[in-house]
Amino acid sequence: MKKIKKYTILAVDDAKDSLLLLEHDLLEAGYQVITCESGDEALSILQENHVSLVLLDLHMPGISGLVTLQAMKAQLDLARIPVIMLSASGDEEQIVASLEFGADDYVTKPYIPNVLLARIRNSLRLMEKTRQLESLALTDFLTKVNNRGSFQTLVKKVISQAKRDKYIVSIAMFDLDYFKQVNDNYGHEIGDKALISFAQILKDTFRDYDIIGRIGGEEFAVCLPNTHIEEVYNACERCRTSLEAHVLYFDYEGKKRELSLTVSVGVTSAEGHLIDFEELMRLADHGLYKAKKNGRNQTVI
Ligand code: GH3
Ligand code: MG
Ligand code: MG
Ligand code: MG
Repeated sequence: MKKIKKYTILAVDDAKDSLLLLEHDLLEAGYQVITCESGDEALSILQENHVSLVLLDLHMPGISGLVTLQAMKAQLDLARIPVIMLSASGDEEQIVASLEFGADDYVTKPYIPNVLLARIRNSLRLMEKTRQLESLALTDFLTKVNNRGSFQTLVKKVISQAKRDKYIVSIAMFDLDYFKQVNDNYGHEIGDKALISFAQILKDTFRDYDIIGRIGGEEFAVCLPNTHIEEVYNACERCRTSLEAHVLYFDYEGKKRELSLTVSVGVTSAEGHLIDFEELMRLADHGLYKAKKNGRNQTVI
């Protein structure tokens, strides 16, 4: 019973009696419940609350359930919330239209409580599975930072925001030094551990709204929205010196070993109309190239 408390269900129905009954059944089943009597109210509640699933009456004065459903599906952040339509009518056309507009399910009233609850559990389960798969598709399996694809998507979003709101965007690119030797000397497993601990240093150094990505084998990039290059440089230097000071302890061929790594970093930033993803990455990479050429273990702007 306690476990499903984490789910909040928004129940929308213009018929007060139906709504009260619905609220009662959902509360009894252990859900958190928000109720309202119109599509307009539902849409504004959805803007301000974290809702896990919507039970939506089809026939309502004002905007109908179908129009409310369409409005939800047209908004990126609401489109993913599962919707179960509720209606006294079992009309074929309405059922087909609801499902085609993206409703997950359609239940006729009066509903059988246990059947409705089972359908709700089904929709929630499907939503969780979809989220898990999405997260797997966007996350680097080894280090749990964004993979190359999702890094690019997120940074491009930041860039279009930065162009609109006229702020600066910085990119730092990291490449571990002589990393091939780690694998050659101690095997891939230790190499992997080193990658995980470097990713942790990145997570500890940068802020929640900075975007960290693994863009290649031992290459990482961080995008810092609205941050000046000096500040980025300082953060990268903190990262670089943390890694330099970090010691990885492990057993190899029956002996206790210690390993320290270093990293080279290239940093760049741009503002306004000059910001372009490919160009930023190219400039950061150029800094990185110089850092390698100058002897590694350094940050170059
Ligand atoms: P440099 O200082 O010039 O960057 O030298 P480097 O040895 O780091 O450069 P290079 O690009 O030649 O080698 C990168 C190595 O990273 C090669 C590859 O074995 C290793 N690598 C890439 N991805 C992984 C991974 O997922 N796990 C492990 N263990 N190693 C990886
Ligand atoms: Mg109604
Ligand atoms: Mg490399
Ligand atoms: Mg390298």
